[in-house]
Amino acid sequence: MKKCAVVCLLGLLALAGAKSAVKQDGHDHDMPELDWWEGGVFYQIYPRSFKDTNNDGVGDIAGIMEKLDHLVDLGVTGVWFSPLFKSPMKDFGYDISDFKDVDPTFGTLEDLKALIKKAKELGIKVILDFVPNHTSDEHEWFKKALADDPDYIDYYVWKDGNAEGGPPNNWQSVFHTDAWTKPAGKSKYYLHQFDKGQPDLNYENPKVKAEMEEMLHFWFELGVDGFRIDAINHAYEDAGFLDEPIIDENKGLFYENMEHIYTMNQNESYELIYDWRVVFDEWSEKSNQTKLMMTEAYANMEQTMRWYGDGKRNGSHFPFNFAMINRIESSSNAADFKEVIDEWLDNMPEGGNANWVLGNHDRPRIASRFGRDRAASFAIMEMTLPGIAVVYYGEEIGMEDYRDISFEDTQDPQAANTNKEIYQLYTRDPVRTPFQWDNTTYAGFTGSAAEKTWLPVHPNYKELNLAAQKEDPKSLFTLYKNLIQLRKDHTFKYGSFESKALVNNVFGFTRKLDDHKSYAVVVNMNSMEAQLNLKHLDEGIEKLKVVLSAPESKYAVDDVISNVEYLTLDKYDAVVFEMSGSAALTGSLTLLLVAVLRFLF
Ligand SMILES: [Ca+2]
Ligand SMILES: [Ca+2]
Repeated sequence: MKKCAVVCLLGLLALAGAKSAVKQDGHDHDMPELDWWEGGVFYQIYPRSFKDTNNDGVGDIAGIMEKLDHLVDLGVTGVWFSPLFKSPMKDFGYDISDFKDVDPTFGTLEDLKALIKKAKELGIKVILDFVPNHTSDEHEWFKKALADDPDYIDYYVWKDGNAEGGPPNNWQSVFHTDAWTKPAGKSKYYLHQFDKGQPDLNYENPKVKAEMEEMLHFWFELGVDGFRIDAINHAYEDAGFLDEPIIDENKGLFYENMEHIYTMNQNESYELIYDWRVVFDEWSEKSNQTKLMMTEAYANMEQTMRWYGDGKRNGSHFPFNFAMINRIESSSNAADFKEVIDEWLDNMPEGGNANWVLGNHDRPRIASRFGRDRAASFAIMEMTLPGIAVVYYGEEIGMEDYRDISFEDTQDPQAANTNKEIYQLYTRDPVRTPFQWDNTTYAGFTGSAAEKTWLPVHPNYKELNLAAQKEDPKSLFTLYKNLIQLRKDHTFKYGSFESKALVNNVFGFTRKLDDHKSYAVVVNMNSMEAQLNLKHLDEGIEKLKVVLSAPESKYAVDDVISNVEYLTLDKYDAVVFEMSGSAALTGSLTLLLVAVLRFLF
């Protein structure tokens, strides 16, 4: 019996040896092949602010076309464009007057078709923004509804006023007004969860759902690779139209002081997404390539996970993970990071894809929330965590919010609807300033002949711009590029993830895959030097080699560290190490020993 065990052990060891000899560049492990979007990097372009080619101070499709090489250089999988559709621009494109045409600000439908084609040639997938909750008040449907066309009235949500002739209930809009407006000469109010120029569509009307599905078909036909679905948790409202509860009765009636139990996260909105996923899947089959659905909804963890599916039906391929935006702040410690990251991974349905978002057109930029000196550590974390990374334009060079925009110059309706005293609390303009390409006039965003740009360029562009960073091997941009390359390593695509809040407020995690390289990532959350013992992260570590580090790090690429029990990290430093020693083999050896012991006893 024991003799047999020894023979078996030798056999197993020989097998393990043979397995580890497999070369590391092919798909040489048992994990399923990833689909094109899994583990990808998606880059969000806010078209008004990317690149202007006709000197009107507003970015355009020709500008994006001209700068596609930047996306190739960065190495992204796909790009998603905030809306390019026809719009009176009351909410800068999120108020759409024709879902099937391009706004002249940006160019023509032909320009967009050419952009999609060019991006595809360059290997970049194209994701469009789909805004199903509302149309513009200048959309044909709304005009017809206003003209009492019986075919279109029910495309929108109309209600009688209350007994005093005021709005039907206390609902407030996200943009800090009543959520109801009564047009001149009308007896009823229409609902708008956003600006009054954005009437909510009525999804109780099956024709509306069918019309919106028709949009999906239209764009899939033109070859788009997927959609990011905007504000989906606002789609349905509760049919009772009751007042929403006030959180603090001592405070007034305003959006943030209400529990949105009747206007958000209704069951029917999830069903809508599950139904639309079927449309996506039909097109995936037809085009022999997955059509990707990503959904936007600010909600709690349980609500967010439901977008993935309900266990029977699939929903979104991934709902955006806003935890790094909503739950992490500059005072968060290593344990907070661990909690927020683990929570997503632990709650995600089996086989789901995680994703990490540091910023977008609605939320402050990462370099402003945490300081320029922490931007690199966030990049390192985001790019080495399991799953998808979403990059907001300018994040890759550490662009910062520009807060010095006066109330008079404020463009964002969410803030312009408030007043001089409080608009700064709500304005999204600071995160939407023009991309900083170089140190020439207007940061190279537009020509010097332009009178002005739609939002001012951040004055820090002279030092903070892409051209300067391209030349600098220690720039944030170079780091992003290198991180995106590093993600192609099978360990990052398929490997395990285990994190620890180490002593002295250092966050660390390992990424391992049998017979492949093993990595350790450490991030110092302190504004001062921190000591750490890497054995506490993984006791098998014997030696470390630096793969990538933050620009200011004292650790240079290829540095080898033998004393892994005593390391120091400078303030906010972050390092990706390749680890060697028994660490890489720990997993398979443990399994072997367990198998042998079970056999013996
Ligand atoms: Ca332009
Ligand atoms: Ca709605």
